[in-house]
Amino acid sequence: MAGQALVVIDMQYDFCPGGALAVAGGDVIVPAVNRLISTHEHVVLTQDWHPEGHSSFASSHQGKSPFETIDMPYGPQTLWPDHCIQGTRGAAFHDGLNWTRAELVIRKGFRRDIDSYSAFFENDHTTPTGLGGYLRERGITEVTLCGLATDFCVAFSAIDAVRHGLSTTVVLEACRGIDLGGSMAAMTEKMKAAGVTLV
Ligand code: VGL
Ligand code: ZN
Repeated sequence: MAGQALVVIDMQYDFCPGGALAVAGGDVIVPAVNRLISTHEHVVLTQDWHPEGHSSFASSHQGKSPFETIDMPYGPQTLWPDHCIQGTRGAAFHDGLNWTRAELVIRKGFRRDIDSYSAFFENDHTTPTGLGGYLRERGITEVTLCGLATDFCVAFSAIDAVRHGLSTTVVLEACRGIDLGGSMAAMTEKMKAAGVTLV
């Protein structure tokens, strides 16, 4: 199917049970994600990819604990346990993921002073990752998203995909969320309001 791409978000060990920022059932969706991979001609993966001491880590801020929020120059930022550190096992893709057909891996969150939930823009909502231009040059106008976590990286990516004028679908059975302070319900509503199709 020319003009369509699957974007698989952050299917990495640190977001699976036993990982540093484990999402409940994060590994359970691997077969569903693989089914989507097998039915899409174009597949793109994202990989959360932080340097040690990244500013989104609670451990980088004296007296702060994971899941607290701080104000960064670009707005509020949730603090996380250290996760997806470049080159570590936790940053690797789940071994069960059929990633070989992926045409592109977008790494994000590699700048120490800014986090990046979205596959398209960093958390200042202006610094691009390059994915928007890549898809445009490839003539892709429709994207389907799946992966981890529904209420953070998947939702931010889906909303930014709409911003790029892409027809955007999220396959919820192939996603799992963190649900921090009602974020699942809030981000589900935000995706709907933005014009994301949820199936
Ligand atoms: C994510 C929190 C921090 C995600 C990444 O993939 O949803 N969440 N880094
Ligand atoms: Zn991260």
